[in-house]
Amino acid sequence: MGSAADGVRGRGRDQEMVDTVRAFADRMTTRRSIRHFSAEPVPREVVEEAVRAASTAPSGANLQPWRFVVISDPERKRRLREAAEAEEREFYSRRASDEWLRALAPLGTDWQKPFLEVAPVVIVVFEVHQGPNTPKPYYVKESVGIAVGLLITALHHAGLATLTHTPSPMRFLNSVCGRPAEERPYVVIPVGFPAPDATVPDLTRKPLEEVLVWQ
Ligand code: IYR
Repeated sequence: MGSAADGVRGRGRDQEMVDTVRAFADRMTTRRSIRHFSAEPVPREVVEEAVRAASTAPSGANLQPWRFVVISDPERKRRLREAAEAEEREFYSRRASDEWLRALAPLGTDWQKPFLEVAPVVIVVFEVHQGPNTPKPYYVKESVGIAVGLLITALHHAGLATLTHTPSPMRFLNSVCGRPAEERPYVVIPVGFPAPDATVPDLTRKPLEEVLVWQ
């Protein structure tokens, strides 16, 4: 039994914080990268609100050096898939080292990327560098990485599945998305509901003791 003030401070408050963050951590452990999507559309507003959440990320000098291009047009998704698969074919057959291919083997990935066409929405995230209308940004990769973390968290929170997909190399995304040279592709995120028969690799997460050091 705590004191009357426990609602705002003391042990009651601490327990409330623990409960809140534990529930959040539990929810985040249910997030998995999905590679098999249903074609069912997703509400536009859900994507908009998730991008709004992503845009709250801290960034170097608060320059917010990100652009989120949301593709739902089937013809553009088809062009995206075609261009990505051309690069990925090269990656899997020539560019990737044996060591890299061995590391990817448990994921079961290959050059085929049907999810780029099947997922109802594909978000292409760009870093925004110095250009005619944009200032020189700082810590761009860190800033955009944090924003993408918030984006996939928000989409998961809303009940949608995502994949963080990194075709390699990615410059073709500028022409597919019609973006200027100062914008550099960072990641491609298909978004939607998992296909009813979607499967995920049998992965585990490192235990807390392995990733957390108290000093
Ligand atoms: N870009 C390739 C290869 C790939 C690389 C990493 I690192 C992954 O974690 C997963 C895939 C592809 O998307 O298949």
